[in-house]
Amino acid sequence: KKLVFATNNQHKTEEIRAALAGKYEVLNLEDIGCFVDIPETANTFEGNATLKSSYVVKHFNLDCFADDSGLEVEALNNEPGVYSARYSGSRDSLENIQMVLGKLEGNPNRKARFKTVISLMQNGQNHIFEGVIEGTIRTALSGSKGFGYDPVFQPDGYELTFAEMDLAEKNKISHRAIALNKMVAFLKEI
Ligand code: ITT
Repeated sequence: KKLVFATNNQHKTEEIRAALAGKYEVLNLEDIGCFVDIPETANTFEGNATLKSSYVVKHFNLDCFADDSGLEVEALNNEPGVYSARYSGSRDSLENIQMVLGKLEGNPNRKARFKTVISLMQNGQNHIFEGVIEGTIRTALSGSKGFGYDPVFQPDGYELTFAEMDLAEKNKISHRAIALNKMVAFLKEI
């Protein structure tokens, strides 16, 4: 079965494809011929995920799902949150990580969480699924896998950052995987 995933982020596509391998064939925006950077003007993950999924319904008449996600750092009042992709003003991951590390410098509270909200638009209905993973922000980068803030995020109960884990290992525990598993369970029910 085919599912359309409304993203331009190749790393997200890879994670979702790996997690759904054998169950669903995942088409991203490029695959359906959509080359638009869909505006994300809402101030919640749910709002932005819904903007992305609804865009595909409206312009391509296809059911689809979208993921809006980000990092919430407790000591920064849950920033960067919905602004995670451009916290420093650019989409450059290193610059965004430096922004977080700079603001946290000297702060003993390193608590943070990754959050994913999936909006699944199906037959005109919006279904929302959430995933959260708690962890801490390291003082320096470690690891080269993954994307975004992975080199500084260490999930609770692990000694490795997400960027030091293989995709399969990250996919067992990540915010994205948790939200995705909820969506898969829902799709099985119907
Ligand atoms: P699409 O909107 O096209 O899906 P995007 O990269 O713009 O791609 P978001 O708006 O959801 O995605 O922004 C999420 C940002 O949060 C992303 O660019 C990363 O900086 C960060 N992020 C989300 N999930 C992450 C993960 O699993 N590991 C590391 N950083 C993550």
